Amino acid sequence: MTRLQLPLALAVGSLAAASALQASATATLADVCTVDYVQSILPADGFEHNIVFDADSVTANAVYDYNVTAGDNFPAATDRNFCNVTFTYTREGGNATTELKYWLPAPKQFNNRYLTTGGFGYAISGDEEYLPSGLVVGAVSGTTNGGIGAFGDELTAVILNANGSLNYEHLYDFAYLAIHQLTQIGKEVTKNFYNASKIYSYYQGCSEGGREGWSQVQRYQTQFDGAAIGAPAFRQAFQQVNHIVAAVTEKAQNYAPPPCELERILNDTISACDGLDGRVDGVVSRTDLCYYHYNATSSIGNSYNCAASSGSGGFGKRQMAASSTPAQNGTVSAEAAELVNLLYKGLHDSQGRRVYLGYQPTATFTDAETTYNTTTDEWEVSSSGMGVSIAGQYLQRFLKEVEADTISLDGVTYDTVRSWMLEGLRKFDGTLETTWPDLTEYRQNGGKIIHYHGESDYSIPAASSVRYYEMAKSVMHPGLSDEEATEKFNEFYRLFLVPGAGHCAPSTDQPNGPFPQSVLESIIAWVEDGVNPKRLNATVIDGTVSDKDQKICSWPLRPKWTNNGTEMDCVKSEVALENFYPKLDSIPVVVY
Ligand SMILES: *[C@@H]1O[C@H](CO)[C@@H](O)[C@H](O)[C@H]1NC(C)=O
Ligand SMILES: *[C@@H]1O[C@H](CO)[C@@H](O)[C@H](O)[C@H]1NC(C)=O
Ligand SMILES: *[C@@H]1O[C@H](CO)[C@@H](O)[C@H](O)[C@H]1NC(C)=O
Ligand SMILES: *[C@@H]1O[C@H](CO)[C@@H](O)[C@H](O)[C@H]1NC(C)=O
Ligand SMILES: *[C@@H]1O[C@H](CO)[C@@H](O)[C@H](O)[C@H]1NC(C)=O
Ligand SMILES: *[C@@H]1O[C@H](CO)[C@@H](O)[C@H](O)[C@H]1NC(C)=O
Ligand SMILES: *[C@@H]1O[C@H](CO)[C@@H](O)[C@H](O)[C@H]1NC(C)=O
Ligand SMILES: *[C@@H]1O[C@H](CO)[C@@H](O)[C@H](O)[C@H]1NC(C)=O
Ligand SMILES: *[C@@H]1O[C@H](CO)[C@@H](O)[C@H](O)[C@H]1NC(C)=O
Ligand SMILES: *[C@@H]1O[C@H](CO)[C@@H](O)[C@H](O)[C@H]1NC(C)=O
Ligand SMILES: CC(=O)N[C@H]1CO[C@H](CO)[C@@H](O)[C@@H]1O
Ligand SMILES: [Ca+2]
Repeated sequence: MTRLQLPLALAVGSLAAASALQASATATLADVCTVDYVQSILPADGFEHNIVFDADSVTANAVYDYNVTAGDNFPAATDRNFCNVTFTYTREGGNATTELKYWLPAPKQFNNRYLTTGGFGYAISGDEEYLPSGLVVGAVSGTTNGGIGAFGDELTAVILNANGSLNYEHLYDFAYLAIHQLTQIGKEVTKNFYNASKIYSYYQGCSEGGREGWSQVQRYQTQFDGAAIGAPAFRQAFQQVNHIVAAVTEKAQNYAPPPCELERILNDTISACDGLDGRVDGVVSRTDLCYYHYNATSSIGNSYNCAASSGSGGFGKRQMAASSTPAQNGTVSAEAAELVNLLYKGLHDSQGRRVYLGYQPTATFTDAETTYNTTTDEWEVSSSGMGVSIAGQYLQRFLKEVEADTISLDGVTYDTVRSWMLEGLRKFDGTLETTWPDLTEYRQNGGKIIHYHGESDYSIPAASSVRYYEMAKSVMHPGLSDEEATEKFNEFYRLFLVPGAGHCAPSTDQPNGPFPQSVLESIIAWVEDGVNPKRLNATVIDGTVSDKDQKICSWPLRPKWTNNGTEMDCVKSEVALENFYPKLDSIPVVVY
């Protein structure tokens, strides 16, 4: 792949560009990484209508020989030099002070690219966690505090005013505005800093960061040339409330499983379904086939044993309340099997109609986690577990406008959960929902999208991404056969379900699964060199297989290994569509 180097890009420009070329050829990081220089290249006040920069807030420090440690979403790189810049802005008529942070590669390491990075949970920013991704590819990378506190602070703390009303400035900033302004300012700062006439602009983020990416692609369709979007937390009216479904189901079934019992069922699911994809490697690459193949009743009577733990558990990147658990020994009960079958089925209302999507089989039962009561020596449905907490924060603060994080499960039925989803849809359709399905302008502007989602995601159903892809496809290509529509759609937007992966990361349950660690390079190659990723490059980051470089099939094609698991085909599957894209017949409006 050829990369556009700065001098080359400018050489094709005008006389003005030629003189800029001279300046840039000689400018060193030390020359340009100063407060004075950064102040001189800030856009003028009134940028984006009402932005006012605080020049006095500018900080700039040069960082030399920085080695990027590989993350799940970017590979390692050595000896990066960059300028770490921060400054704040306010908006005329607004109340928030917003802080931005940009890492600007040394002129010699700059490849004419700008990258916006996103956040996680209710934090709009990952602060410096995701910025290194830009350094790897010679891009300026940026992040915003979204107008609240420090980078990485969560919206939940400020979404309600002191008198209990919703703070709409923070809501709109979080929903889309802050990331938009970060990007507009970042692109301008990048051009000015390097005297660059043309730059490529990118987005990369996962989870809430994925939702942030869609908030931009959908609303500002000419803003990015490419977006690498993972497991987006969009369709938030459904997504956030969906976290409470496991606990509500446990209540309805009057059964609180010991976590070890569910772990045994998970293990059984993986063993039962591993080979369905044609390769026995501990990775279930066809959870759709698994859904129809494995019935948890087949685990009844299987024994489980887990040693006592002293707590400080943690799932993925989310924090979990430390709790100690006793040793758990027993055999899988009929109650547990029935519960798991219901969870795999997803939320249905009291009339048996489908309300929303469930996680795929092989996803860890994070939302279903129960707590141990040392007084009664019993496991209890948890009103403070992670699933209920995530749902509770949203339901209390955003929906009910109450300063609280936990919500009581008493009297909550499947129909209550449904009504909360509809209430949120009415309230946040224009802000947090983030499912506008028409991407025509983005496409016309030449924009490309790589959307990926861990198939075993335990926090955002993989089917949630499939649903958006299929809905947008049908909106943009009515009247075409599915095959024709897919072919057209895949000219600019591809979805990849990542075998074995959990939420925005590989899963420790299926360590041999690949992960698209270099997804930013893939979107860059598509945008700049026209390399349409028919199969997405991925790497087995922690597993033990010998073929660490693997490929991921582009939805709706599904993986099928042949030759005893040495070769992978990507094949059509009606079963997959049925499993991942069910009708939500309980919902009276179209759910994109
Ligand atoms: C951009 O141009 C200005 C003015 O000519 C110069 O001072 C500055 O060093 C240039 N920046 C870079 C990165 O070359
Ligand atoms: C960064 O990596 C280079 C090359 O591997 C090595 O020489 C250097 O010591 C590393 N720098 C730091 C700060 O670890
Ligand atoms: C970047 O600048 C901010 C503000 O001065 C500082 O807090 C942060 O530690 C700096 N990061 C690096 C890598 O220098
Ligand atoms: C404006 O900001 C100040 C200081 O952060 C805060 O006390 C006040 O409540 C805010 N007002 C509104 C309307 O958000
Ligand atoms: C509630 O607080 C907000 C922000 O401080 C303010 O704008 C609004 O007027 C207040 N509402 C009432 C009824 O006091
Ligand atoms: C599940 O499988 C893992 C990995 O093989 C193992 O460490 C764990 O003990 C198993 N748990 C149960 C409850 O069977
Ligand atoms: C699982 O098997 C049981 C009987 O063993 C059956 O009643 C039930 O319908 C099956 N569930 C699914 C989801 O196939
Ligand atoms: C444990 O159970 C007892 C008896 O039912 C109850 O009073 C207590 O609230 C429970 N503790 C917790 C932490 O739920
Ligand atoms: C994908 O991987 C292949 C090797 O399997 C490599 O040649 C190619 O450059 C990679 N593409 C991108 C965009 O990284
Ligand atoms: C098929 O692959 C498995 C796992 O890699 C290996 O153990 C087995 O020997 C292979 N069988 C044949 C017939 O090659
Ligand atoms: C009573 C009992 O069987 N306890 C066992 C439970 O499982 C742990 C972990 O395997 C054993 O150490 C206990 O002896
Ligand atoms: Ca497998």
